[in-house]
Amino acid sequence: MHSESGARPTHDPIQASLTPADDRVLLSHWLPPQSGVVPRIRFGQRWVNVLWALPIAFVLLVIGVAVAQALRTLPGVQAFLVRYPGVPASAPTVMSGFPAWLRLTHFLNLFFMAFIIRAGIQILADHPRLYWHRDCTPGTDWFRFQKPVPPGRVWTAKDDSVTIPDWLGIPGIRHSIGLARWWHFSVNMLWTLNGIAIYVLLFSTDQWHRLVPTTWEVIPNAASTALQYLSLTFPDDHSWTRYNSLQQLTYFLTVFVAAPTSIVTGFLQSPSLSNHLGWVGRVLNRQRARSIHFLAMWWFLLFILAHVTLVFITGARANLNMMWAGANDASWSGFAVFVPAMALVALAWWRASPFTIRHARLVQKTGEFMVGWLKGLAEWWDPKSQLTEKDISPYFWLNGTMPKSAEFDALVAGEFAGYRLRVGGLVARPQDFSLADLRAMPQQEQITTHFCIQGWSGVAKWGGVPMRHLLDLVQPTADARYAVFYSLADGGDGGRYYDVHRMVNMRHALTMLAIDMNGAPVSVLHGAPVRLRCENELGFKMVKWVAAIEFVRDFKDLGAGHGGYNEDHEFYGYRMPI
Ligand SMILES: Nc1nc2c(c(=O)[nH]1)N[C@H]1C(S)=C(S)[C@@H](COP(=O)(O)O)O[C@H]1N2
Ligand SMILES: [Mo]
Repeated sequence: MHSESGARPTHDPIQASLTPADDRVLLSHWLPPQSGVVPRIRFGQRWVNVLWALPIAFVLLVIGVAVAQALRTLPGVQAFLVRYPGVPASAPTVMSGFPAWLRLTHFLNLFFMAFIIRAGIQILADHPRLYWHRDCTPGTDWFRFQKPVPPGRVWTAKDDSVTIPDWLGIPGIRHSIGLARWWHFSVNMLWTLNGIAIYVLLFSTDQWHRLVPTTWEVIPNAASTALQYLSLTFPDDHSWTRYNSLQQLTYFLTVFVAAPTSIVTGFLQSPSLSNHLGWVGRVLNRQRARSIHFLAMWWFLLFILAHVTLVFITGARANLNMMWAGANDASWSGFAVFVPAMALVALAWWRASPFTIRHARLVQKTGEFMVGWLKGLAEWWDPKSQLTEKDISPYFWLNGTMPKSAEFDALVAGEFAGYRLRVGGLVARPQDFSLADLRAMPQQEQITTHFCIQGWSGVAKWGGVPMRHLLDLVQPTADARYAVFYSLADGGDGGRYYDVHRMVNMRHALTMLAIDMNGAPVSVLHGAPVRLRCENELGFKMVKWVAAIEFVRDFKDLGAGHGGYNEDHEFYGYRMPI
């Protein structure tokens, strides 16, 4: 059985195998670049290149213009246009023009969105596939910009990640999701605050009349406006006091539907929220949420394209004067603000990627400061969502760096008979456990979804020892604030893989040392003989091939001091329930 050794040094010997890490991205230490393919969409069995959308859209536009012009010669259509000129007769007018707060929040909105979208595309490039089902089984993706998964070989999610250009993504290097997420989440925080300010100000002034339809007449009027634009005889413009119905509807959908949808589907990709929300997390599973999140981005992109095009072809000077200078005149005042504002966007756009690569640690720390508290809050939720046998994924992606050591090979050769899990540090009763010891303990089974930071998910049934039982055995002292999990395997950039959890995670009902996966012993690739399951966190925090657990007061002196291997080397956060 187990041996108790009061004489063990305070620190686990593996601590000596942890390595420091650079504070900037050194490309020589990074995954080598790998290009993807032009995005494709699957229709049934066929994968269609999205570039087809360009000629198709062009042809449809030309046909649309021709048809719209033909329609306008029909008396019935002409009568319709007279009856519904583009603005309902009852539509209220806005008396306050374009006040400074509106102009400022409009600018901030576009500034923030640029970086949110860029960082979002970078995040997507870490698992360049989208699915509707939570499984992520190869071949079931509906969108990808990566080749099909190569069959018959070990192909990890990291192998699957692709490089996108640094002017597009932030920071534009392969597998930089840790840094891209700090951008995405931090700027999202600012964008959301800006959005709240917009909502409040819209409704505390008369400006909401611009955006919120108050009569069903907007529908025929929007159709009328669409017909007028499409026939290239543009409707009268009264933007100073009110928008036409097509504008109103699209702005309404953008501000009051697309934006909240993006926020909600963003949060639903989080393990702690999804696992906590029961049926909501099951129906709007992570892949569905991710796909909708992506389509919402397309709504924004197409909106921006149409919006900017119309601003410039329906009287650029007058339009810019309104939104950039608050002036309803024929001056150049709008240009005088618009041009420097765009220069600012361009400058920030140009510097974002190089800055992030050079000051990666600063980006990580800033991100922690901006959104760390929110992620910390989500960590307190004890995940409870459980799925059923029929939900188990036929395919469960692999990830991580496999153990390559004589020590591990010997353990495998001996079918882990020689394995000992060391549990020590700030505990009253440090102990070693063999696999047989662990199997003799009370066991727990759970069917849960795994959320990899890169974007894929998978469902499996896990069996093993609840962490709470282990806590009872070793009795962490009052000083123990964190549990460190050391792996038998190194990380991708050398040095031992490890990760740190707060004690609250250790007490969650579904946190366990898994020995079985889907009714059989966990395979070597998935983390044999023992891996951690902590269902409110992202996958990278669930250390595979666990060698030792050490309870500590602080993690600053471990590795590079950021709370885990990926935290040190890839600038992730150490609290990652979102
Ligand atoms: N020791 C070790 N554990 C690890 C990793 C690793 O690289 N080394 N990768 C992590 C990541 S990023 C994920 S998503 C999961 C993947 O587990 P799976 O291969 O069973 O899917 O393991 C985690 N545990
Ligand atoms: Mo992961």
